[in-house]
Amino acid sequence: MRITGVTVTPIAFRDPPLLNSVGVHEPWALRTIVEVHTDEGISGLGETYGDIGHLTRVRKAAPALAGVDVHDLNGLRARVEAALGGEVGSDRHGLTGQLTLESTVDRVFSSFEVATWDIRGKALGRPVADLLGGRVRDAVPYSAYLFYKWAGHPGVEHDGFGEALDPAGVVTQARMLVAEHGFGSIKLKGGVYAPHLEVEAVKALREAFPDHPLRLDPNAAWTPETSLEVAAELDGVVEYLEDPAPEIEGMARVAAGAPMPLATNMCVIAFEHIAPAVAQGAVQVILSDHHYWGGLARSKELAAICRAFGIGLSMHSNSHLGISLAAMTHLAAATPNLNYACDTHYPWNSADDVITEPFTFVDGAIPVPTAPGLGVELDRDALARAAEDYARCGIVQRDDTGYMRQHDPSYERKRPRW
Ligand code: GKR
Ligand code: MG
Repeated sequence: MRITGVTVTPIAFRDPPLLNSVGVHEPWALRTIVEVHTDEGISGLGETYGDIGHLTRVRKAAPALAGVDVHDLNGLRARVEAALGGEVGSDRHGLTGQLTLESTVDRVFSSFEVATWDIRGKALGRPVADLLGGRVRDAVPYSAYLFYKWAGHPGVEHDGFGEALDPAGVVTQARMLVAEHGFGSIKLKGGVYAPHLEVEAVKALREAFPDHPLRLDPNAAWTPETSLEVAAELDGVVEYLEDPAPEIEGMARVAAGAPMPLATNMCVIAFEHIAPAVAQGAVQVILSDHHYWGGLARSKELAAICRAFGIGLSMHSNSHLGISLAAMTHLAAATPNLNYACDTHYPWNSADDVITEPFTFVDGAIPVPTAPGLGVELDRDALARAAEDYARCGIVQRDDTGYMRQHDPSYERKRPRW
């Protein structure tokens, strides 16, 4: 079965004002929906980032895929690599870590790769998790992903999710997400307020949720010294501390003295980062993410490497919709050593999903789809609306810092900040 063409649709969907270490989410988040078509009439879906640089690279690679056998993942990746001609992407919004040549290719390749699994699953009448080796769990647990948050975007009094600017607000948000979706683990996005205030918020969560595993992720906003102070304060409170300090070297200094495991989705984001991180003992948990580790097969390679080195495996997310969630769920279902609840932004964005049957969490988990392929279908009307929103919203590149500056001109991006 050969690829005959690819449809690339940039979309925008509403996003609440979620705060992080570089600013605040804009009113619209961007994604790109990819449809890969074949000569047997079967099409497959993929979802990826929407920033203009990435979108341009996806559009550049798409025509080069015509004629490739859908089973030939190596051939597919080679075509993408050749089409990109050595271009290296950048981390303009400051939340992903610096890209390399390999990781730039992996990011573009990923959504096409996912679409081929969807196609092969549909052709065989089997869900993607079966093709990835078989499910080891029938439902994939996700964590409640808490954010400090304004009540609404400026000009909007209240967006329905509420305000969370202090420990009480964070606990209220956690109660809302846990009550609505049943989450059994909780992650707080930090790096927004002075570390002692975020420690207070985590301790308030511990009091309110004595049995929920907790995590704090300041996106490298702290020096190694500050990180060690926080680590001592949160000893026995968090299951892991995520990206407290910048770079492998900074994380290694923290890891040497921190009582809990350190996790990352910032300093180990490509295969070439693993050897130095292991050599320095910098991280004990890697957050996998098929969107930048080069798709589902390469994410399983990452899992094998983690198993070999005794590194834990969790899963990272960015603002996303249901095609991504489907792929994350199949992958997590078929990865035995993915032993932490996965991250997801889905509750913040699911109202604008572009699939016919948006996902519902059951006891904090997503039941693994049983239909062939990814098990999701595009809602063509919703996709058309989201494509119009993209054309109208005026955003082509995520810029949390610029948006924050519109409201606080004195705001500066600093890493580390404390
Ligand atoms: O959505 O603001 C956000 C997060 O900070 C996101 O951009 C990060 O990539 O969630 C991610 C993380 O775990 O670092
Ligand atoms: Mg993180």
